[in-house]
Amino acid sequence: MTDFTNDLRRKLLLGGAGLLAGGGVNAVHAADIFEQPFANGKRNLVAYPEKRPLIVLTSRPPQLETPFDAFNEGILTPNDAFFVRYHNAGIPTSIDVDTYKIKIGGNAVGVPFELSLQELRTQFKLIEYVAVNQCSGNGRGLFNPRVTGGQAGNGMMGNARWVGVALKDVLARAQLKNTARQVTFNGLDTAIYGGGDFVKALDVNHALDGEVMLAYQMNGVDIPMLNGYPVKLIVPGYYGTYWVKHLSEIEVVDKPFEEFWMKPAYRIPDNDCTCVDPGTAPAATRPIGRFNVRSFITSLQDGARLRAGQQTVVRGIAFDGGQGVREVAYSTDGGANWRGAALGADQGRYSFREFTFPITPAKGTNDLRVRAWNRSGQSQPFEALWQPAGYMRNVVESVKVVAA
Ligand SMILES: Nc1nc2c(c(=O)[nH]1)N[C@H]1C(S)=C(S)[C@@H](COP(=O)(O)O)O[C@H]1N2
Ligand SMILES: [Mo]
Repeated sequence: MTDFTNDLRRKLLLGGAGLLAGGGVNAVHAADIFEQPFANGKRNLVAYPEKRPLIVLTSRPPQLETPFDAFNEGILTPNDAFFVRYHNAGIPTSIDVDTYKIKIGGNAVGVPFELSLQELRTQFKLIEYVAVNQCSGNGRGLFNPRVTGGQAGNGMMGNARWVGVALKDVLARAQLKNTARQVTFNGLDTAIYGGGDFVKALDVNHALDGEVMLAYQMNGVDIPMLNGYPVKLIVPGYYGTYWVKHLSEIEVVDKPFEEFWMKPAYRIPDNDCTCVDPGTAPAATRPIGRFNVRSFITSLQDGARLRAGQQTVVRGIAFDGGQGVREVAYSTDGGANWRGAALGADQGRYSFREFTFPITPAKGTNDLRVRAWNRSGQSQPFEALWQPAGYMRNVVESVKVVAA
């Protein structure tokens, strides 16, 4: 199977391979480098292969954050603006789609087998939905007290239309034994400097829910290399850590899988708020799971300048872990008074939901806030909750605009 797209992709990524292997910033044309103010410093914008200039948190492995203005281009996040996150430096820079295979095995399958890309695309029923991918550490750089790890702002998220096949249908062919407890997922990237191969696991019931997807399309085209070409696991409503990229191996196993990236990594405090007193460690932890409720103003950045007394429409996005957004309220006075925002079209319960509201800014600083509720009544805290890994930030954010 060689078509023009795949051919083009090889060329693109060969072109990009030097950049990816050589580690980012210095290999990039100077014109592609810009700066973005953040917290107490500035961050570079760099264009990687198939990507517009994105905010670089680390270059090897790449951790690239989406600048917030990209969220105004529509309810779907453009592929070239979609964030990128890897854990290990050995990332694939070219993949031969003719020999690429996903191996399905493990001690709890009756019939192990291999699946080519062609077989995946043609032998199963297609499924399709819009879903948000968000890194567990989205907003980590805003934690107070500060925590270690990628110092992300709030742009480690994106919304895309995914097309692929249900994991359930693929696993049916493997004839699971009744000892099956968990399903593990591995991709083509490797831990060339140690640190443990990136492997994740889901409970078998979750893996068989009919929604968890082996996706090969993102927003109508092949998935960009850095987002997991050619096949990526989609776990709607769940943090991005489970969305394994360049999927190459699926194993169904008879006991909980607890290698590094499931334990001790990606754990949250095992309590209702998934939080602890700042600076303390949780007594017990569990694997991170579904998104909590979040909402963001996207059309205005903190510090934006507006004309006093002139009405403008503010736009934003809200989402949650799969109930769907029921309501968004806004305040223009730092949270003293609230009114309902207008919701945009419903693109499904895993999608970003657009909202808008009018403001007529008063002279001086206007403190704008938004707060969402999902369909089971869960919402966002006014005070940021804290946990040592810097996951699951969902405080009501403040955007201060100045009108003159
Ligand atoms: N193979 C592989 N898949 C991976 C990772 C990784 O390091 N390797 N990181 C995960 C994490 S933590 C996140 S947040 C998402 C990011 O997806 P994206 O890079 O497509 O935005 O990929 C996930 N899938
Ligand atoms: Mo992540």
